[in-house]
Amino acid sequence: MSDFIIHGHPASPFLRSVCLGFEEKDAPYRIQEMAVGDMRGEAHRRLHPFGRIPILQHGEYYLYETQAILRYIDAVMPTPPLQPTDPKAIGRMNQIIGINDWYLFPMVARIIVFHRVVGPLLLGTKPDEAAIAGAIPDARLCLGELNRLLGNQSFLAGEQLTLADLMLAPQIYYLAATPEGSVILEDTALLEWLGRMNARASMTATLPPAPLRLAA
Ligand SMILES: N[C@@H](CCC(=O)N[C@@H](CS)C(=O)NCC(=O)O)C(=O)O
Repeated sequence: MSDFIIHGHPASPFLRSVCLGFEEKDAPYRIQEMAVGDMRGEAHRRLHPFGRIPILQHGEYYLYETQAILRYIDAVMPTPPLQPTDPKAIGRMNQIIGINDWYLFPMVARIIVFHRVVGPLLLGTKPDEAAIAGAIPDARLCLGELNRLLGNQSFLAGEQLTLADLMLAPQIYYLAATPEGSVILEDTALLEWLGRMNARASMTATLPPAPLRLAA
């Protein structure tokens, strides 16, 4: 089988989700690091016309969009399975991935995590306090809904680890380390779930680079 190469920056939570897929499969992969200054440049746009990361390269095959990459990994290496077979659990997994892609990342993490964590620690920028304050209601909405959907289950879509957990854990890892996220997550089942996720070998093997390695 050709090598798996993940193009992107190791600080990216989406890139970490892809790494988690490989780690959970115990499959080899490598990260081809893209310098922050090269993002959205011509070479990047050839791999990803929308200028985002990560991009998976598998031989001559290139794939972007994290959930598509994770589903590909699960199809190419079916063991252990990372998608349920029960229709209701499949529905829940896909719903939670949708919440991440449509609401949690664009309306919350992209603002709070960027201004609190990635900007100051990686790029040397100052937090935009007004932008952060504006994202707090959506943070409450998203994290509250994820907490409700988790309920008393072990994993987000039930009793089995699924792609939903791999998509969400890297995002909530960063959010939990912000003052805003930690207040919202206090005493929630979602925080306990994050603790269980953080304890997995896949999460410890994929910690972000040193300045972004945050206590949850
Ligand atoms: N829908 C994309 C989102 C990926 C994404 O937004 N990645 C962020 C890094 S975590 C990015 O590329 N940001 C660069 C930018 O917005 O310019 C996916 O699932 O892969």
